[in-house]
Amino acid sequence: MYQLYIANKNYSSWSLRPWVLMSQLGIPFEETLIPFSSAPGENWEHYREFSPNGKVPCLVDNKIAVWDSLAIVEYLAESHPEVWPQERQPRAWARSACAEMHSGFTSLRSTCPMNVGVRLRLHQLPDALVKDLDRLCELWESGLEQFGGPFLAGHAFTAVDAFFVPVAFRIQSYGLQLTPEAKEYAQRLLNLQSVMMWEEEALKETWRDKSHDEETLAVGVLLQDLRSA
Ligand SMILES: N[C@@H](CCC(=O)N[C@@H](CS)C(=O)NCC(=O)O)C(=O)O
Repeated sequence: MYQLYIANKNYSSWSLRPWVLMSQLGIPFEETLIPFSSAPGENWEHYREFSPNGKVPCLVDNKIAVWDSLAIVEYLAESHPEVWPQERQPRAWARSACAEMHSGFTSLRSTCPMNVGVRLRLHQLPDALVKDLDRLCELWESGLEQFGGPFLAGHAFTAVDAFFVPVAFRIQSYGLQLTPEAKEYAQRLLNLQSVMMWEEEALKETWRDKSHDEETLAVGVLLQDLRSA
């Protein structure tokens, strides 16, 4: 059985990617959640026990460790071809869009850190964030239009959709404005059973990570905190 090491469901956007992919596709795995520590160097110490780069997510399959969410996806695809679209063209598109998310959308990621249980109004909308949101809408619309939806690369949920689930949570938390088609797609992701399960578990968490919460509160006015006290 695959072992998937992750961190807090409320904050860990990278952990969410393989978790939601495996859950949504019905790939069995055992989850180990190790919450972030605020003590300096402690995450490294804890995560290094299973993950060579001291970060999560990390997938362990027998004695093989696979770290980094994109590498995990590719590893899983070797045994579970449904991870990527079956046809060449949507598969190439899906791989490109995943890679773009993995290494791009930096303003969206830094201005709006994932914090599932909170709702905020941003103090301002920096130009770089507007540019990222415009590109996001363009990307999503192009996939939905070319491959016919309801998912980005066609009728099936694949890795490219999993990579954008953390973005859907950010849109919800920060009330980010998108085109109607993109907004509908984000809501479609949020309505998936495995995504609702992640959200429910995130809201139940009582751990608070000071640095994540400070980053979130620095960019906007807190409207609601739905997390368990
Ligand atoms: N590029 C990596 C990023 C992994 C990453 O930054 N993980 C964060 C959690 S969301 C982490 O482990 N942080 C702990 C630390 O840096 O101390 C991936 O895609 O898996």
